[in-house]
Amino acid sequence: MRPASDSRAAVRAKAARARRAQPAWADRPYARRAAVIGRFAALMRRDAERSARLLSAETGKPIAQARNEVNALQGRLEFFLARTGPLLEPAFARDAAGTKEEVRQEPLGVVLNISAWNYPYFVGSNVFVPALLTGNAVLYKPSEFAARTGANIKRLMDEAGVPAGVFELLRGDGRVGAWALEEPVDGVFFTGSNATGRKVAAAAAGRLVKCQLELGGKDPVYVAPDADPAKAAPAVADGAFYNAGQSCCAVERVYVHEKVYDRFLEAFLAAVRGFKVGDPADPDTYLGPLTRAAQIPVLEAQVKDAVRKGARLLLGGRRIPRPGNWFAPTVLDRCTHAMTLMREESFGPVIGLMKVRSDEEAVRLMNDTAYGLTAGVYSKSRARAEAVLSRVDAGSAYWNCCDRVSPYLPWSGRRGSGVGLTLSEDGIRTFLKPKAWHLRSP
Ligand code: TXE
Repeated sequence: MRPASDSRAAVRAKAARARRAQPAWADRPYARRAAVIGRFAALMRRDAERSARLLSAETGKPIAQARNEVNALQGRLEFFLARTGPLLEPAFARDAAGTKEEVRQEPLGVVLNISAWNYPYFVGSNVFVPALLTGNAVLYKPSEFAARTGANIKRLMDEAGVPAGVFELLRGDGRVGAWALEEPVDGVFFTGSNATGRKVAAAAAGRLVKCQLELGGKDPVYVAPDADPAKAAPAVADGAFYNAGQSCCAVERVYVHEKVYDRFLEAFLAAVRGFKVGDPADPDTYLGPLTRAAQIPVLEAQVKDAVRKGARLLLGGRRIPRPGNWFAPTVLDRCTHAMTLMREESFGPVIGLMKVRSDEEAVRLMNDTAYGLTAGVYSKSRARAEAVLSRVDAGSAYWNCCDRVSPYLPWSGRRGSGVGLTLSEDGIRTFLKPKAWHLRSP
């Protein structure tokens, strides 16, 4: 059962509470804010199994992958705890003929964090953890499809000792998100689809506050002629089908050089056939149901459009007849960019393959969508991969890997994949406003 939704008045009251609570939180010494997040990390370790089961039960994420997410959260928390303190120190710039010039950092104030359901621990913590550490109050609106996980995060934050008002949970769907955008917040940090991101940007525009958008992708991989297809294929298949393809950085299209095409295809199909589809509570399950029923007609339409335009359906292509939102792992080849499958986000266990004749052709196709989140190249040659990836307009570049996020590196989408960034030291600074100090003794 989903937690109840907040009323308009409740959203307003929570925003007002956050506003009142924020200055005292920002005035606390950093070590005391960090201690709260440190306790949150310890509580997440204590409740790891319970949290993973809850996530799996409410989103259909296979339990092994839910455990991976909950456990990997620790690495992100460690990163933020290790790197935030030094960034808050005043930075001496220069002494200009007796005028000392210095930069000091201040929090934005109250930030609104509207979040997605597909990796609620990751996408949420990328925002609310550095926001809190830097002295902001947070209005956290988890997705209605991960509402219980959102409530679990709130429960553990409270137990960790976050003061009343500093971390407010907004409960409900897009309507609650839209109400929150009417409140006088100082920053908007959104993770979700391109379509909703545009609405959020439009709502935030009139406020003249920072608005960051982490949106979807249509992430490509290119398998170059010098790649080892037997090694590349299972890695790319995992990048495409992990979490049933419901990752913002899932591999969504694959370009394979004609020299290695047949060997790659054979190994790729073998890998996909090997994925265990079944009950998400079973630790051996690799692929469970989709979280949202609404995505199934999207996948059906993409498959239908591709087949009508000449694609070859090699695996799957339809719902699995069992209760819930099941879609069979689906592989199509002989795809073209006239097909929606190759240009619009699928966000499901469906992948299109295309044969290419050169690196140039691969670069052109990789850039031929509205998105720019990640891109990967499989090749023995680092120089070749770098030559291709430096010409692809995406926020992350992968050589011989894919579907990977590191807290030490900036996470950003370009063009239709978003504006702004999280993670890395820049993803901490994004929650701060620098103040320029000009200090001259009398
Ligand atoms: O998004 P939705 P979902 C992307 C991923 C995919 C999408 C999936 O690629 O495209 O997220 O997430 C709220 N005003 N990324 O289905 O539907 C809604 O309640 C204000 C990118 O959750 O857009 C939810 O909380 N809020 C990524 C949130 O918006 C509104 C990482 C997102 O919902 C609203 C993960 C409105 N009018 C997923 N309508 C990355 N690039 O890092 C809805 N919401």
